[in-house]
Amino acid sequence: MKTERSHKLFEQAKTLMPGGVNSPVRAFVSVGREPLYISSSRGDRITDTDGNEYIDYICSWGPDILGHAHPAVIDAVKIACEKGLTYGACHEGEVILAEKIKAHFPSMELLRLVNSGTEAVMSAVRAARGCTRRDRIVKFEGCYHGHSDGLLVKGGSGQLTNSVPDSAGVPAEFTENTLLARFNDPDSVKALFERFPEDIAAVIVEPCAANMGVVPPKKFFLQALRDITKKYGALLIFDEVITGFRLSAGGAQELYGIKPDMTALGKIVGGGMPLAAYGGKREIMECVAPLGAVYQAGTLSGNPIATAAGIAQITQIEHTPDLYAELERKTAVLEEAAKKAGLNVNRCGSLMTVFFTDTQVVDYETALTANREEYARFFSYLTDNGIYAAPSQFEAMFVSYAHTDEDIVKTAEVISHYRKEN
Ligand code: KE4
Repeated sequence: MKTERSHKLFEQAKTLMPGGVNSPVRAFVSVGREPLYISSSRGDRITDTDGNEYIDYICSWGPDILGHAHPAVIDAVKIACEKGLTYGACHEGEVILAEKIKAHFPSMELLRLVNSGTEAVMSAVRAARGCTRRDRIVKFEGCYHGHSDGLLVKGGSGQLTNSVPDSAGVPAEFTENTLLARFNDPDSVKALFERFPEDIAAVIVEPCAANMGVVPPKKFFLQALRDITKKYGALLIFDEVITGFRLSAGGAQELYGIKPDMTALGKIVGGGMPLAAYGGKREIMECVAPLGAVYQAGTLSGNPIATAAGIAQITQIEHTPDLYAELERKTAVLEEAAKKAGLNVNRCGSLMTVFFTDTQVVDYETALTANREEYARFFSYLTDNGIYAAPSQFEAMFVSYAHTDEDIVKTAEVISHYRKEN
């Protein structure tokens, strides 16, 4: 496989950006290869700058649930661009998108559009603290909620991949109010509330974890969090940056029937453009400026190009009645092939991770038993066979509506041959 052009660009990039990348997981460090430079994408395929084409299971880490460069989204963005790229003022697109989000996530009685998942979660946590007048936050080991200082504690995703679960550069005072619990272990949360009965503003959780690899919630786990937070007057925040519009049109909260007090959305909601959102109960969000004392702002928040992409994507989702059934069907084919090949798989809808450990992965501790070197070999095997998957054991495979049955079968065959050929 030719990679000269990617190599050349990477060499140049390393003289310009830390590690040559704009986000650590893209550096392919943990899989011992150089990153591929992508030049175009369409449907379930991406093409790198050396002309190699791959079946893509990163889908830009989630946004491309309909596949890359969906015509409806592209057309909406083209039309929006003709009207100007940014106004820094109110416009109709914000209203239409907010209406659509609220229709699918009725728990978001008031919401605000921002520019990234990090910003959405950071703002939701600030609003939770501001309206409860409490400082402590509970997060789960291995969950990743973006890179705001207070949440860079035992984080997943690139933090786990690059072995920086607790980032340097974050003063101890910034994380002393961040309490850690164990995913899928309600007792670990109860113990924190018994210790700090009146100090915890919120519990934040990825309702299906996808940043220590995919770890679905055990039965009653989310209900237990709902009960504990209600009992102690704390808020329950669902970080649905990945699961929102992916596990269902109403995200994990619709799928599992649990109503959080606040929700953070990202990725799919922006149609591939830099747009995210946070929101929740009216009385909470009325604490946010200009109504309340919790300050949050953004030059490009609700940007007209991004709102056009988000509206187009959600509209397309609404007009694809078999979307979630198809995502389920296609991903189940991959799961079955992996299991038949003797691989350890966790799946939640169209999110899947092959773990290289004999232990069932149910939390951070069991995720850490995975063999990263073997995952790196698996990654290389997939890449060399035209399959582009996450360059990290602690991420997810994302399946889109654009993944053809032919490409799903091809992927299943490649996965099923892995053990035999390695
Ligand atoms: P961004 O700031 O990257 O838009 O979103 C942060 C975030 C928040 N919450 C959850 C549950 C997330 O998964 C993320 C970001 N996801 C990672 C992939 N696991 C982004 C990829 C990257 O960091 O390059």
